[in-house]
Amino acid sequence: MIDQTQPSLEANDGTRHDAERGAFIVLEGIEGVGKTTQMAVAQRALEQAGKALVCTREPGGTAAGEALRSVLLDKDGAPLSLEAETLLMFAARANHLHEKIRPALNRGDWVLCDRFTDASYAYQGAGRQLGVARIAVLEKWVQAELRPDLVIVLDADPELALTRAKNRGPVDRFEQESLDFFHRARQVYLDRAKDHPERYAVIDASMSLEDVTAAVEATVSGFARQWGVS
Ligand code: Z5A
Repeated sequence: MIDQTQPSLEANDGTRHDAERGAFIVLEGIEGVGKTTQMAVAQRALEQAGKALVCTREPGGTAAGEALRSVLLDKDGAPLSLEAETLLMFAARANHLHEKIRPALNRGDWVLCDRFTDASYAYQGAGRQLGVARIAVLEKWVQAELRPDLVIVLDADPELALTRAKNRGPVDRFEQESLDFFHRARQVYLDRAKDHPERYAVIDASMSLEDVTAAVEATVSGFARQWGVS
């Protein structure tokens, strides 16, 4: 019999929903906008806010997830159907949530993740044109009610972002896509941010490195203050 006198620590998504839960922060944006660079900036700002922090990425974040990442990003690997690619993204995510993200949030740690489900909306849903409705079905199944508390979208014109990415080094399977693909992906990030302004912050990633860094620091510190941390 359920003890009705005790407050429930878990909702049906397996994540506690009380004041002690950690915050879940995600960095997003199309290829080359500077997520990897700004992950380090956000990490530093959050550590200064004094919370235990788990930094992770998608696809990946667990042993199985990193193995799936190799399959998903290998430009010389076996071809994947769109459905298979999408399901593998969510398979990696399900494992990531189970092994790393939910346990961390339930301990009260904060989680900072380089990409999450917005990338599935942008890349598979819009870029590859699977449609956002099918991503929403998988999101509901794999995450139930869990959503990031803050999504920082680094936004830049695809021509600029892809030039930066190409100057940096060899391309992966996604980086071979057309400009139209990245325009569609960018638009979905912007649409989602517009639909949920309370959970999204859009930063102009075409600014200088110093200015983008300052904007990310201000966003993360402001969020930490709102969450009651510093
Ligand atoms: N993917 C998906 O399809 N579906 C999903 O559900 C998920 C992911 C979760 C992961 O690749 C791929 O998986 C991704 C989407 C797909 N593919 N794409 N495209 P990844 O993690 O390896 O790659 P990425 O996430 O796209 O990030 P990246 O290639 O590492 O780029 P970045 O992190 O955004 O940029 P960066 O490396 O920090 O910066 C790029 C260069 O620009 C570098 O030389 C910097 O020094 C420079 N830079 C950065 N900021 C500036 C500014 N402000 N000014 C000038 N230069 C700058």
